[in-house]
Amino acid sequence: MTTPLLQIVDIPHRGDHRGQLAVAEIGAALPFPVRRVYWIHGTQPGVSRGFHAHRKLRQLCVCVAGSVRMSLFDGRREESIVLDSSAKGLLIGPGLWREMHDFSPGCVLMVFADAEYDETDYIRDRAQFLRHVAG
Ligand code: T46
Repeated sequence: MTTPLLQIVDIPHRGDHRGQLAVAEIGAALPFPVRRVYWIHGTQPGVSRGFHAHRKLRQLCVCVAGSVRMSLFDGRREESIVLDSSAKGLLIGPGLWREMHDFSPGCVLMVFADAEYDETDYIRDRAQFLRHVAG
């Protein structure tokens, strides 16, 4: 069976008359121990980000405000999804080319990663990525 490109996890929310509280707990929403958290904000209309893959890194992306279209490509299949809810997270494993498009005003994309920042884990050249997944 083919692994789905877009792996979505549910993030539990506890809501009451005061508002909502979202929980991303390891073992439940998060399938890996978190070593790093970063968030992308202050994005500009019409300006995309990403355009790279990771050799090993696993991440969970949660759009906690606004919306963004995430596109994933494994070298053969390309699929995209609009993230517009803090109740859904997109899991991105290694060997996937990712692009982020159509950031809405006020978008905040929070990312949980299973390793520290390491530039040598990035493949930022698309031709190199295609060679990587082919071989
Ligand atoms: C990813 C997508 C979803 C750091 O110094 N530390 C960090 O932890 C990160 C993530 C980045 N940086 C530096 C590297 C660059 O000089 O911040 C600058 C911007 O990073 P980048 O151009 O890689 O940002 P995006 O938005 O294209 O990609 C980011 C993540 O880097 C990447 O892992 O999967 O978000």
